[in-house]
Amino acid sequence: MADDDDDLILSELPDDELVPQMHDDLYDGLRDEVVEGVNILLGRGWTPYDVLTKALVAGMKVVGDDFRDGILFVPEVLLAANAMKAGMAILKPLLAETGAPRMGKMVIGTVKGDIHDIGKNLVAMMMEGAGFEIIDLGINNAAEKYLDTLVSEDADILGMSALLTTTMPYMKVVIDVMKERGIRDDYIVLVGGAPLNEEFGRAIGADAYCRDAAVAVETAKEFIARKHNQMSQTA
Ligand code: B1M
Repeated sequence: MADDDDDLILSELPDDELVPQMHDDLYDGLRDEVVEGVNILLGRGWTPYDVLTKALVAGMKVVGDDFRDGILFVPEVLLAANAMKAGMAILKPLLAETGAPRMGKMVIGTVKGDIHDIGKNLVAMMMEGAGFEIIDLGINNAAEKYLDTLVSEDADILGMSALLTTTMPYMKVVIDVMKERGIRDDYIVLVGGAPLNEEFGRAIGADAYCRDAAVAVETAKEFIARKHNQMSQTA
């Protein structure tokens, strides 16, 4: 996008110009500028959540649209993703340090065959900030990896992410293996990712589909509260 603004001084831009400029910088994969923009907004009193959603996630949407339309290609998208990750790295500790009470433990990872991890990382960050302990398995996870970790970590929640229509069916494979082993009902299963929807979540036997990270946090809280209620009724 913009390449004639080398001498632009980000800190001199008002918010309503800085944010679109950050979207451009993200689009152009300008890691240092994105980091600078994040720091400027935080310095101006923006909440980490607003910086995340309004400056970073909204910018990535444009990247996604142009990738879909064949305007951007994998190398450019990778640069944008790296710039996004650099911005997220600054926000991560800030989102995690809310002092929220411990809520439960979640194992999260992107499914087998899928290397997209930005959305999954965002969910992990927001969940951590809401008081959940997170075991992040990264990308490309086979069913055994999820299941072994759920058991060894004595987790409450399984979170699976998929960004490809070709990898989302693997979520059902994981849930089916849980059923075969008789442990499906021991865990809350939440799924998410851009190509999913509620109907898909229901069809594969997940407890809920989460549209975004904020919904994941709210949904996880609701299910954990229900679990605690059930436990206190049976005790
Ligand atoms: Co890829 N890619 N990509 N990609 N990529 C998509 C997904 C695509 C939609 C682009 C497009 O065509 N418009 C398309 C998929 C088409 C389809 O399946 N129908 C696509 C493709 C085709 C591919 C390749 C096949 C391209 C190729 O090689 N020819 C390839 C596949 C590699 C593989 O996985 N095997 C590929 C590769 C890549 C990069 C490596 C270049 C890079 C990933 C870098 C990385 O993640 N480290 C990349 C990127 C960045 C994208 C787009 C542009 C952006 C994804 C993203 O990070 N979004 C994406 C376009 C799009 O999604 N519109 C695209 C920002 C993020 C914050 O949103 O991930 O949706 P999202 O997460 C949200 C929610 O979905 C939800 O909460 C998050 C935060 O609010 N959520 C969860 C996500 N996971 C959750 C888990 C939960 C709960 C909620 O658990 C409880």
